Parts: sequence; structure tokens; C-alpha cells
Amino acid sequence: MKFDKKVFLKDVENILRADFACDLATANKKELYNAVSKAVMQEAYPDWIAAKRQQKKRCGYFSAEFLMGRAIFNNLMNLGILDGVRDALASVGEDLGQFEEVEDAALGNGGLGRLAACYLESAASMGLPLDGYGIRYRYGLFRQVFADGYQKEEGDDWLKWGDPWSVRVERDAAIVHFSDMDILAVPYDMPIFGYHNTVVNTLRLWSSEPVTAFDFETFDTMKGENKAVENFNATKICDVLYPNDNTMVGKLLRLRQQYFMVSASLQDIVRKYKAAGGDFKALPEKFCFQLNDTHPVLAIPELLRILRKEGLSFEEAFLVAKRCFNFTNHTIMAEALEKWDALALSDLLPDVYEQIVACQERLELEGLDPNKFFIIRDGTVHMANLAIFVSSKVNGVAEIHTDILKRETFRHWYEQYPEKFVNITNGITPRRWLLLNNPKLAAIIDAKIGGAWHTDLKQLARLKPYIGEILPDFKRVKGENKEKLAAYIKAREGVEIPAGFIFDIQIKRLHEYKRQLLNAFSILHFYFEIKDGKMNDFPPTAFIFGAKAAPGYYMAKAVIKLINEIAKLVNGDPDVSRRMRVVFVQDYDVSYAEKLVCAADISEQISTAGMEASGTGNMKFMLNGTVTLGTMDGANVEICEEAGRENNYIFGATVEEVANVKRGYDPLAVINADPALKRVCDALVNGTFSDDRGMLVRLHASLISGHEPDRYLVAYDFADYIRVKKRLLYEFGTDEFYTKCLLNLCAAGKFSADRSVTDYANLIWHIN
Ligand code: 26Q
Repeated sequence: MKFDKKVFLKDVENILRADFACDLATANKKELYNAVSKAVMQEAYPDWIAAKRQQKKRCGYFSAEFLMGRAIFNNLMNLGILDGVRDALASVGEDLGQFEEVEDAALGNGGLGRLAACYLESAASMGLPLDGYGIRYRYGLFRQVFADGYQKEEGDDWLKWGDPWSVRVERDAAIVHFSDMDILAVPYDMPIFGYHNTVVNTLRLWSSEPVTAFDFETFDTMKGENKAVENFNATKICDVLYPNDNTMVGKLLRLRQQYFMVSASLQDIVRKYKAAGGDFKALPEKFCFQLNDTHPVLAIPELLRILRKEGLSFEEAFLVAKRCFNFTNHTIMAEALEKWDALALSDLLPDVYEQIVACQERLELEGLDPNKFFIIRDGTVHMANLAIFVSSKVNGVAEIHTDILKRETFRHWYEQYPEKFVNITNGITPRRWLLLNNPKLAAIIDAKIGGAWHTDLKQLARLKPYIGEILPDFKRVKGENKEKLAAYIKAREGVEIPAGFIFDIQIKRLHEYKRQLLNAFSILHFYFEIKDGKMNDFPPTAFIFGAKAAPGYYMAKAVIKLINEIAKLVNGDPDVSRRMRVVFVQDYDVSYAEKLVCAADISEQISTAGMEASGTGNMKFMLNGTVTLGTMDGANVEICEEAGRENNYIFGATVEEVANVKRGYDPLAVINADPALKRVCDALVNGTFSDDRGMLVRLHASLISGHEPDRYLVAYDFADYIRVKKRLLYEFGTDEFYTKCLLNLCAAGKFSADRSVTDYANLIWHIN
């Protein structure tokens, strides 16, 4: 984008006057933020409008989550005006950095939502016509605070800074019909700017409003009383993001949210297609839809419903839908696979349910074994099966994950329709996750190989011959990033972390399968060893955690309490705190991740093999030159393929081993056979920690008793984890070690979301 400082400041001043009745001298931070953002938006409108008018086939990325993070810096960078705006503001005595206080848009939980955000940015940067469709939650993912080491949740009022990067498009409002009420859906469009290429795609988020307040003509006096109730319910649909990650909650309000977003999106798309004179049978030539897990799968029966109302037969509608939809699976965890009660669904959405029944009948027509192939069975609707049956392509998100889908989770479907299944390994946008979050490292790379890697990440391989040369600069920058992070943690958490320590970081949602508990156990073990004087040469290390637990997930919350207790024990013990620090940062989010990822020495990716579909945090660390301490799970496998297993620190049972171990696994025997492990486990129940809620006792019990004791093999992998982690800590700091870091960076090319979206475009969407 062209940038003229004078024009820009004039625009800002005009907006300040019109919208806030103030000027540059008197504006507060919020007013300035809104005016600066709107001034940029205003300049970008022509390109945006041009993009909306294009006649090319487009893909809609349907997702219940878009974890966008902070927009302003990313947008300025992609438009090529980051320095220009910074200088312009500086010339009037304002610091662009002040906008670091602006709230993240946290309209997502974790990996799946952040992936959607990375894909939108990458598609725009690659010039691919991809638009996001989702929900404009009034409150995003809860804000986390610790009280006495226990997690507490607070509402995330992300709009308190305003929303200058969205425009409300009332003319595109649609009515979504439920059996008990009609709801108005109003879209808010957010521009998605490609990196230095004038492309502008759209993220359209729907907000629910009462129909009556919008249009009094449709007000039916006969139903006046009911309308009052509807008005109350209407806004509720988009009130809040469900805070679950990798667990399904069967709440009717969640089902309403899902239908609300897909119905509004499809009605809008079909209406415009029709207005442009489109023939419905040719819809797949202009549109396709990527279903981000099962959350938007009601789009399938909804499109069928709409097409049938437009006069297509079921078979015609079915063939159109099949060519339009594709489905991504993000998890094999049984508790995350969406199932809905058929009665509840048919009560709420009778016309939609009718189409699901028709799909089931269509499936039966194929004459397959009904025990293997079903959409509705025993009064339950299986959303993944519906998605697979009606989609053209089904994809997993890393090679090992897609293999497990084919071999186990969806085995029958794969055997019946092998051509449907493809792998698209996840990726991350290198703009936000290197250029923006680690500008000093980016500059080192630019100086050696130029900037082509910004949009062609495989170019990083060309850095390999220079590793020796850039080693000192790399170390210096890593050190500076660690200083900065330490200061930030000191300010936010009140915990002192010497920047000279090794920074060992585990950041991701809290889940038993991700095994933060295993990490905690290793720390406790090192603590005891140091206390006993058995590890007087322990390399000083800071163990840093960031994670939110779903509010109703008891064991996850117990792990948070445990780690906070360990932190208290370790940091408060002068014998040990010279060699170790532990901190669990509060309210971990995208912006915190940006600061942590560039300052890490160790990336903890230690899920039980077979459980983490892909992981994307692992890629972010790798791209910032960090070695992985991990299991052979998810994309870790491909990280090792690309960067060399010898340049990372791999431990633990493999997928095959996990399956074997689980037959007749006796964790108590494993614990009793290993005194180090026994001591750590005992600490949960012998008064080492204070816990008036008894959470740690129950955590301990989950390892040794119940239906499936130690389901995630913490005890089984403990010894190998300790062995490899020790080796890593003692190898740290040598030139060989930093060479490993840089070899990982050089090999990160595959994990660009630019590659991922290009694969989707070529193999699935056919929009290239
Ligand atoms: C479902 C029904 C009702 C309420 C909530 C949910 C729900 C919400 C979020 C179920 C699952 C999720 C999130 C899943 C997720 O984030 N999966 C992660 O996806 C990443 C991107 O592909 C992978 O890298 C991770 O491995 C995977 O865990």
C-alpha cells in the first residue's frame, strides 16, 4: 500500500474528530487505536471491494473458531506500512508499541482455531480466494487468573477496545429459523490482507440479534408475548465461545450456534449466486466449502434443504453438495467426536433433520454393511460419518494422523472410499510466527539469503551453508529475546527468571494427553535430586508453562494446581532456586505465544504417541530455531524427517508400542519398580503440597486406579523422558547445540501454511 505520512495523519485526525470529538493532542489510547486502524481500513477499501467483485471460484472455510490474535501489527506488516505508521505516530509523539495493550481476538480455543487464522492469512498471501465464515462471539475464550494456584475464569470482553477492523454489513443480514424462534444473523466482515500483494480476502463473522428489533414489519402481534422471549434468546446464541478443546459438550446452545453460522453463511452465498443468475447444478463450479472438523457439518443438510426448496430433487442436491463439501478431521480422541441426540436435533431443526435422514437412506441404498456404515444409529447422529459420506475429500492434518484415520478411526470408510482420503500436514504463517514475533532473527536471515523466504519458506534451506557464520548473532538475538521475555514475565507474573537460564517451554491447551503432568514430574524429580546433592552441576533451567484448562475439566485443573505448587516449592527454596525456576504464566494467549516462542531453548511436545493429531506449536518453535523434546507423535514425526532425528530429542513409546503396552498395563507396578518415579508420585499425597480441595489426591488416583489407570502412559514414559531430557540439558550451550537449533530453522520450510493452503487449493478446492 502506498503510504503518505501527512495524508495518513490527516485521516487519523479527521476520524478522531468525527468519531470521538477529539484530536491527536487529546485522544486517549483507545481513541487513537480506533482512528489509526480505521484510517488504514479506509485506504484498503478499494482493493477489498475489487476482490469481492471477482468472478473466480472461491472456497469458504467454515469454522466455529478463528483464533486471530491481535490484528493491528499483522495488518500493518502485510500492507507494508508498519514502519511508515510507526514513524508517522512517532512524529506526533505517539508510540506504536502502546497498542500491545489491545485485546487479542480470542474467538477460538487452541490449535484448530489458530490454524484457521493462519490459513486465512496464508491464502491471502498466496493469492488464493479463501474466505472464513464463523461466529462473532460476544465473549471469546475466558481469561485465566490463578488464585492460590487454582485456575479461575473471567469473561473475555474483547470488544472493549472497539472493533475497528470489522465492518457491519447489515444489507447481508439473514434470518435463521429454529423450530422455536427466528433469529437475525448480521455479518461483520474483517479484511484479510495478503502479504505485500494487494489481495484482500474476507473473514465473515455472524452476530445474532432479535428479528423484531431489526424489522418491525415482520412483527406479528399475535405472537407478541413470544417475541419478547425470542428477543431475550436471540443475542444469547453468540454470547460465548464454548471453552472446550478436544472434548465435545452436548449442549443444545452449542448446536444452535453451529446451525446459526452455517445457515446464515449458506443462505447468503446461495442468495447472491441466484441473484447473479447461477444454475444451482453448477454451484460447485463457483463455490466449495472446507468443514473445519465436525462443528460446521450441519452445513451439509442445510445446503440440501436450501437446494430442495429451490426445486432440486434430493439426488440432484446430494450430488451438488458432495462436490461442494470437504472435511478436515483434527482429532482421534473418542471424546471429541461429535454426536448428537437425534430427537433433540429433529425437535430443534426438523427440516434439517429430514435431510440427514435422507442422507442415511441414501447411504443404505449403497448396500453396505449397516454395522460399519451409518449416519444415524440408535437414536444418535454421527456428525463425522455424515461429513465423510457427503464430502469429496476427507483429510487428516499430519501424516501419522491420516494413517491412523485410515487404519483405525475411519477404517471402514477408507476401505470403501480410499480415493476420498488425503493428508494435508498443517502449517503456520511465517509472517506472524517469525517476521513479526522475531524481527531480529528475521533480519539475520534476510542479511544472508534475502527476503524470498517470507513467501517461500523452503528458501530457508539456503541458510544452511551460513550456519557457522550466523551462530554468534543467533545466540545474541536469542539472549535478547530471553531478556525481554524475562522482563515481561517479571512484570506480569511477578516471578524472577534469570535470562541466563535455559528456557524450557511447554505452551498449549491443558489436556491429559498432552502430558503437562509428565513435565511436572520431571521437574519434581530434578528438584529432589538437587536437594539430595546428587545433581550439583544441574544446568540452571527455567521451566515455563502456559495453558488454559477447560472450566469443567477437573484433572486438567488439578495439573495446573500441581505445577503452581511445584513453582512455589522450587522458587522459594534457596538451595534449589539458583539452579531451577518454575513459572506457570497466567492467561496464555496468541500474543503471549509470540513472546514465548522466540525466547525458547527447548520446545516440549510430549503427548502420548498417537494422540496429538498434528500440533502446530511445535512448528512455531522450530521456525524460531528451537530443538524439540518430544515423542514420535503428530507433526513431530515430520519435523524429525525434515530436520533429522539426531537434531532433536526424541523419547518414549511409539504408536505401535502404546497399543501393545495398553494391553495389560499395570502402572502401579511400573511406579513401584522405579524409586525415582515412586517418590514423585508419593509427593502428590504425602503433604509435600498444600491443596485444600483434594485435587492432587484425585490426580494421583487417576494414575493408579479407576477404569483406565494412567491412560496416557505418564508412568511408562517417565524414565525415558528423564534420560533424554537430562542429556538435552547437559548438551545445551555448546556450538553443536546451537547448530542443531539452526538446522531445525533451516528445515522448517515444509511447515509453512503457504504450502498447506496451496496443497488444499490443488488437491481439494481446485481454485488455483
Ligand atoms: C466440540 C463440540 C462441542 C464443544 C466443543 C467442541 C470442540 C471444540 C474445539 C472440539 C474440539 C476442539 C478443538 C480441537 C483442536 O484444537 N484440535 C487440534 O487441532 C490442531 C489443528 O489441526 C492440531 O494441530 C492439534 O493436534 C489438535 O489437537
